[in-house]
Amino acid sequence: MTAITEFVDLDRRRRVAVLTVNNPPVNALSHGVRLGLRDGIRQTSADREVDAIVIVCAGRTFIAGADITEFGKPPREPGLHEVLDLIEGAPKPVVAAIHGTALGGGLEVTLACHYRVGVKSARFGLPEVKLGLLPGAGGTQRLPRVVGVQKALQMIVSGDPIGADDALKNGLIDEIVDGDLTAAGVAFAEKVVREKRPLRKIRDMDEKVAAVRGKPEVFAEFRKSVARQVRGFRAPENCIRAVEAAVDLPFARGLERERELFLELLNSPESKAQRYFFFAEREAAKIPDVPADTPAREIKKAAVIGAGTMGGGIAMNFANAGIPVTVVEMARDALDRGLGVVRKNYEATASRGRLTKEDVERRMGLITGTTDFNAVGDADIVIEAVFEEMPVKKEVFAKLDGICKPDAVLATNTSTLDVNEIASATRRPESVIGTHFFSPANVMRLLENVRGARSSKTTVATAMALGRRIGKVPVLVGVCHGFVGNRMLHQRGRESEKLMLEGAPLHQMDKVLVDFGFPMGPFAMSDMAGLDVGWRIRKGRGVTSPVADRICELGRFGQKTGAGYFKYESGDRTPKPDPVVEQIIADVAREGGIERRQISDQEILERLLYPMVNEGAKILDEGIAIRASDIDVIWVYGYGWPVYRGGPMFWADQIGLETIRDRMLELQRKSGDEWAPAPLLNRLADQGKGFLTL
Ligand code: 3H9
Repeated sequence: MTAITEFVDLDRRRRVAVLTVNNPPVNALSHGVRLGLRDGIRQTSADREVDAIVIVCAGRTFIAGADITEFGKPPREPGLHEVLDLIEGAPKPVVAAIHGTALGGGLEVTLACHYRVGVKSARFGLPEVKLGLLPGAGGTQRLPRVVGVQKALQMIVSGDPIGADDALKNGLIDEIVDGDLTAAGVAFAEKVVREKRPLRKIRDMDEKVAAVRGKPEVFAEFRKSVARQVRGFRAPENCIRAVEAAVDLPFARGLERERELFLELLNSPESKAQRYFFFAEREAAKIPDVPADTPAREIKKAAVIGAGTMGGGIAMNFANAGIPVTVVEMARDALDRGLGVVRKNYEATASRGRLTKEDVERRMGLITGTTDFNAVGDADIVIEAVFEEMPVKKEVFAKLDGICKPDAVLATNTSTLDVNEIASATRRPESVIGTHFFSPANVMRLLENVRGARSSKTTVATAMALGRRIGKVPVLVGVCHGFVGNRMLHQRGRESEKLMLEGAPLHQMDKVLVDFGFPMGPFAMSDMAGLDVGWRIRKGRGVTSPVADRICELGRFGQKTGAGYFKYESGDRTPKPDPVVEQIIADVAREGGIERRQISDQEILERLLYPMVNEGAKILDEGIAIRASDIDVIWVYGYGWPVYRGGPMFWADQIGLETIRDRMLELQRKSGDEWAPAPLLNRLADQGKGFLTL
């Protein structure tokens, strides 16, 4: 084996040259890899002792794409296009032998090869759209020529990878191989040579794109079918246009068009935000004082206390991940009701074809309901999801302390209460942590893990690892009222109430946030979630919310009663403004002596979002969040903040903290100290810095 560069080795198996890319962890196409591939192809192309070339990767995966950290930096030669031209133009067969994930630029490398083989577990995709980009190294031109336009559109616009069977069926790979991959790749290359198969260049294939030429309706229909899920994103439309170019233009011109569309995206604020977010999400997994090798408890069995909506949803996460889970409820009928809802959820998924009947039964089989609290004794983790009242929670934890095995992790799903006080009900506060799931708990990806003052590193490592295992994005936060997400949300809620009294119609506020990119406005969202829960909690705590309380007093609890902040026609979830509510708001405003006026969309946006940013600054200063980007991850995964705007802290940096601070000072002069800028916001604004420079 000889090294071509630090990242690419050359080996010879009989008359086949093997180029092995070795750039851990994911073999990204960094400069050294491109250089190694270029020189390796040149050298082996010229070598008369070599009949064919195999490209394979060391480590856990085939090339997972361009090196995203290089985007935005000055380009370094050779570019990927040059390498791909060399591969495709090689005078002897080049075969890609694929394992792990061939993604983005990685898949594009394979598409420049004359043949592709992969192991059964390999996955193939062009996920650039998730970074706000499009496949910029010929992917939009070559993929449709291989798999057809519809399949290519689906793959490129969703960004989701396909498996080996699907890839084989669609002609993306030539064979599924097993055993040693390099040996299989070499054997395949020898077969190509022996059978004198042609140097198949995808660029020359026309049949599958020709089939759609002159049929613009194919694209129109596709655009319609994805309109809802791509709303607000810039990249999907450019992806579609690039595939249109593959159909309408000769290959070389199609590549030029792809380049134009790619550069447009590369420089867009949306892609900048999405690329930032890719790393933000991965950064959130890193806890400075809990290194990755901190031992975590192995979770073989779990338990959930409470079979309500949250408890049931949490139990589903365990069952989905194949972990047996015991669900404890006090009364048999409540337990049956809770497990009934779980079954209904699974059956609904099955009816949409996303689970088989056997899957439903297997998952239900992993969930054991009981009214016997002692049944949790052998669980490795217990998650409490009972009523949100401190005395109730403490009673549960004191009980758990007496029953659970010594090394069990005791977690609470509280969304507001003090985890330290809950932990104080046990003699093992080091084993206690908050695991704050978001509703619906089986769907929402965010998991706020709340570290108590005494939570041990093992407890923290266990909660983080568990989060990943059950498919969540865990973010570690500290103890305070509402933790990160709800604490910031509270600021938005407070201001939205003031805005409505000052004259901003509910549907205008909802529209402003939907136009910003949230999937729903806050009032439509409240109507969907139900207004009665908050009302009951307020009554329990002796607090009031004049408008919401009066709405509830009329028995209007949201969608489920056909009316809440808005009214709903039967069988229709579209929120319609309701004069009854408008009158309630006008009455409350009059009683409070509040003068009403027209309020602009811009003012609404600033007044709803700036207080959140300000609260985020306080959260950072207090060390409740480890880093600004963690707050962004929480808002994107927990509250539907549009990922193409990065998250509230990234967004604030783009606007400029000085601008935000100055606007807050203006509002402080008008409306009071609620608008006082947080010390950190002031400091950074003075220094001309952003949150992400911290
Ligand atoms: C592209 O290809 C454009 C082309 O069309 C060409 C245009 C000219 N670059 O996710 P993990 C890091 S765009 C740099 O935790 P997993 C990642 O930050 C690219 N770094 O592992 C992390 O670092 P750290 C299209 C990258 O096993 C570490 O690797 N491709 C890249 O859960 C491990 O990552 C994509 O969008 C990269 N491309 O998942 C694929 N990828 O340890 C993006 C990863 O310091 N990657 N890193 O935190 C992925 O989807 C996942 O990483 C993958 C592995 C599925 C591969």
